[in-house]
Amino acid sequence: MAKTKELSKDVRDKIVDLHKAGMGYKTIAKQLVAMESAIQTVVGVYLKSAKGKGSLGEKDFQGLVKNQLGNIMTGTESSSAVKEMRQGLDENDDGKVSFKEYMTLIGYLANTLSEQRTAANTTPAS
Ligand SMILES: [Ca+2]
Repeated sequence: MAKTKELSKDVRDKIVDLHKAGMGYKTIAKQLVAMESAIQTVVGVYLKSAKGKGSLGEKDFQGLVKNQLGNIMTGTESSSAVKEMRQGLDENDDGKVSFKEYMTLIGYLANTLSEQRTAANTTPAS
């Protein structure tokens, strides 16, 4: 039972990495909480949009993208653009977006955001 209080290897590795990057332990604690909260949000938005079903149908996906991703993505107001996006994510061609397929979208957005930030940081100030 005491095991549940121990940090998983992944979390420990993450803390070590952040500390090596020069982050203090207080900041690290805050970061971990923010990340946990972000994961809860990512899962919660999916479950809410799926309305108790196992996956997102066309309308569920349209709603999720339009309501939750309108600031980070372009074309979310266009039903045909969102439909195209859904088709691109729909690996098993069942017309629905599974949690795994949704994670592909989240991963893509996170990667894009990371690349934008990296580019912004390496661009010399003029
Ligand atoms: Ca699918």
